Amino acid sequence: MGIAAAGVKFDNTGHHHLLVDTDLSELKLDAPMPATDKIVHFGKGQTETTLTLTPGKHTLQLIFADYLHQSFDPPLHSKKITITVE
Ligand SMILES: [Cu+2]
Repeated sequence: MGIAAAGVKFDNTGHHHLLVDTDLSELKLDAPMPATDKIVHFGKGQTETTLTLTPGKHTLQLIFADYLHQSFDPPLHSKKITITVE
């Protein structure tokens, strides 16, 4: 899969969404993902970011989605990682 900006329909491309303290099971995978502070869209095709999080433990996970912000089937996602912010 390649990276493309949201709204641009090219075959085999999409953009990443960063889930912050959010489990995949909380998402409706058959609908466009909402943009919230816990579902961060990289709709310009970004491949890196800077996050500001409160101190403590947080989980992060990437899910890849199509030009309409909708998951592929089956979902393409990273492992969920746990980080500790000091
Ligand atoms: Cu999106």
